[in-house]
Amino acid sequence: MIRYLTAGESHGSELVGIVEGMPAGVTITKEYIDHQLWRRQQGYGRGGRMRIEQDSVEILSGVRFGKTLGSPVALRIVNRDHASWLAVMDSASDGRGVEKVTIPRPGHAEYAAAMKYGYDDLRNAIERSSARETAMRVAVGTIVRKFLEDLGIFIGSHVLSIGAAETIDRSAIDRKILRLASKASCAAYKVTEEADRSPVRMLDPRTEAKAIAAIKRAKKQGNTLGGIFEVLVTGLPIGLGSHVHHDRKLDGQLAQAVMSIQAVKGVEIGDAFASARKPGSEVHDEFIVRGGAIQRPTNRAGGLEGGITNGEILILRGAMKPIATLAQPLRSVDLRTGMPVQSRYERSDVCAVPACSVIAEAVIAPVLANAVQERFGGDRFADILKNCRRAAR
Ligand code: EPS
Repeated sequence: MIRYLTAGESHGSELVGIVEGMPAGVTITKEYIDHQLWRRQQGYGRGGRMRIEQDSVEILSGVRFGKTLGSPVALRIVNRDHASWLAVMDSASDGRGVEKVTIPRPGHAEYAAAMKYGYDDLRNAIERSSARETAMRVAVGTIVRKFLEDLGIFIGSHVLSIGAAETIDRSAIDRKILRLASKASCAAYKVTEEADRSPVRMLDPRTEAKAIAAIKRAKKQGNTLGGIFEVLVTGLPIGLGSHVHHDRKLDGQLAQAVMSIQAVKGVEIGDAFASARKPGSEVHDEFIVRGGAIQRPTNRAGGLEGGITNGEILILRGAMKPIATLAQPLRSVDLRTGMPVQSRYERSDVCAVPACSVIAEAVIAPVLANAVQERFGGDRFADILKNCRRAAR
């Protein structure tokens, strides 16, 4: 069973993470993790912070001679920007002279968190609720993802829409995905490689151009934009997850993982929302026999039925709301005085949907790996691989 914890504030000295439950014998390098960290930092619409940080991981424990030991893997990523926040983020001083933040941004975690924890300074909530934390989640997820890749399970993603710029005709994208999928179990990775070539991680160049124009416009107006991304997993064996109990259903576990990403407000598996508007005859994926094998000509269920993988490509979509930090102010209240004021602005991103798609790839890896370990064993990579191959025969 893989579990992980992260710690660290956005402008604190560093982010740390501990991954427990990795099998022994998975090969992993710092360079491999750094590549995923780099991908998370890309995307048109990112703010000034990304010019300061150059995320790079230090592997502190649990890996020897390039292989996991089965012991906890501890990781560290330094926040370069911390140097400019020494007084604000000091853990020992009495904080005198540091200005308190008392005006909440609508849509941000800071108001609800301050009410819950009794903060008189919203900075106490801002720092930990920041999406900076996702750098460590990508590092953690990448180690687990490498374990899955070595079993032939590949995770990829692309962005479907940013603001109103969306891919209207999905069929070209679906054809592209299916073409890649029929070739190899690493098809999801191929989709991701293609998406990585786009500054907004889109597969359709016309939508990409519209999205970039929309982000430019939003920036000029002091606004922000959300969007929808799609995560694909190829090479999954049939039978991960279970229908027998609520907390063993893989779709529920995946939804939790993706919903836990900062600013994600919705998740669907397969064509969930479109299917809700159609009769069953247009929704369910029929069975056919071709060349002696059972096949499904469609995959509207997104690779999961009854909370169990059914051998099709896993398709999950996430909706990210626009970031709550707007240069164009919204109505707010100063919690110190109780007086109506305009919301405050601090440096932020205009759009982080491309980054969010990379983060989603990472956060689902531990969920899938747990389901793999439950079915095929958990201690040694070589045994898990053997069991996996035997089941595929
Ligand atoms: C974030 C605000 C911005 C983003 C940050 C998330 O940081 P800053 O306030 O320092 O400009 O850049 O994201 C990251 C630092 C990152 O690594 O993704 C927020 O408030 O959530």
